[in-house]
Amino acid sequence: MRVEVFSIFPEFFEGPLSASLMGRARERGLLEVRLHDPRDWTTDRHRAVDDTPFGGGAGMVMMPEPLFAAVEAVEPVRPLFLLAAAGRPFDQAVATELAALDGFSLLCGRYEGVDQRVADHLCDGELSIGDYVLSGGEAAALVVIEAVTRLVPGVMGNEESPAHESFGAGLLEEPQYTRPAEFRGWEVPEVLRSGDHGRVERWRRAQALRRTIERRPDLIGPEALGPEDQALLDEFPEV
Ligand code: JCQ
Repeated sequence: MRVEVFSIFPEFFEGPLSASLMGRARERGLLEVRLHDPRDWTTDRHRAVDDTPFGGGAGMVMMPEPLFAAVEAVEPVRPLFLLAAAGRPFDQAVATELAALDGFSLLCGRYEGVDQRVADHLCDGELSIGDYVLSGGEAAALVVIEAVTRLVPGVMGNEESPAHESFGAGLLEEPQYTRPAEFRGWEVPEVLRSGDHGRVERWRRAQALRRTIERRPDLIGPEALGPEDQALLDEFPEV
């Protein structure tokens, strides 16, 4: 998987892309991230990448010239996405789409945003990681890269296939416990210590269903639960 990133803060990426799963994926040649700084394509002596907004108002806007120059010099792997709160919501389904590609590219805005002509005539789309304001696209780009990297074949060692996890299965994850069996008086549910693997699996599915219904009904959608799911909720009625 090749990812090209355009950012005026390339150092933002060094730690996250070197640690843990993404660092190992890069070491093993499963992930290649190339960083490009649009400031390297400025031509004025101040190396300016931003300017005041037409029409007035507070803040600064990223200029089109350095962004077009950087992208046209690099000819990054397409599609090229702008990270922006107004973009297409990034979710596990979008991550799966991107993971099926040989690569993709990300353009990180800063300041109040980027000149609209960058979105209209340079990028292939816009991605949003959620309904909140960031100071720039860099943190959002890292979210996209990590979610996609986990889906690249060979990246996740012996762990279960991502399809069985939260969202991959369309449900929230069930609660998890480790030792000790009792901590400060709070006990691990008896079913998980019972050794009855069939009952454990039914309990886990019931917990995932109940959590999703209560916390994220939007993930289940309007269709009613099947009779098997209702039977599971009846088998484990607690909380
Ligand atoms: C992405 N959810 C929020 C910040 C300017 C396009 O220009 C800018 C982009 C950003 C970063 O994106 C977000 C965001 N998903 O804020 C400033």
